[in-house]
Amino acid sequence: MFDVESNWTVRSVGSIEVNDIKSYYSDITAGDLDADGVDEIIISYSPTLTALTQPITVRAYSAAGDLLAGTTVDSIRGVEVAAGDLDFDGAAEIVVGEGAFREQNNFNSSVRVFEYDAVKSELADTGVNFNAFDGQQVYGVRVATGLLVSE
Ligand SMILES: [Ca+2]
Ligand SMILES: [Ca+2]
Repeated sequence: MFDVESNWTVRSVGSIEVNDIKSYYSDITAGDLDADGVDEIIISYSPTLTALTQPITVRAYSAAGDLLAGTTVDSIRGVEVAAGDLDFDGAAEIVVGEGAFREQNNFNSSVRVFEYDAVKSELADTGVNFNAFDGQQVYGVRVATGLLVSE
């Protein structure tokens, strides 16, 4: 929050509880998933600490903390999340990057993209799925979004 009189101030606007179980390797970001001008909160978390592939939860919450939609993606211990309007339709997509862990001899830098379907209340897989560093021995990939060219 920016106050002209006193410069920058930071205040809490509340908190949300995203899960009631132990969480490992969480990530969080924000983006306007439904193009209404207000960002939603996107989180990911891994429910268990394991060395094997498991379903990792990705959820979208309203700014007020209401759960809007969720999905799972297969990963070892967690995934990174970012949000940005990749196709210029006004609504942000969710970019999911493989977390910094791997199974033995299974290097992975997968990047997957999801979009929020407000009618179905789900995070839909867009079909975009690629390895950022195909063929290289890497431990996951961090993701970010940004407008690199003008519209
Ligand atoms: Ca929104
Ligand atoms: Ca979009």
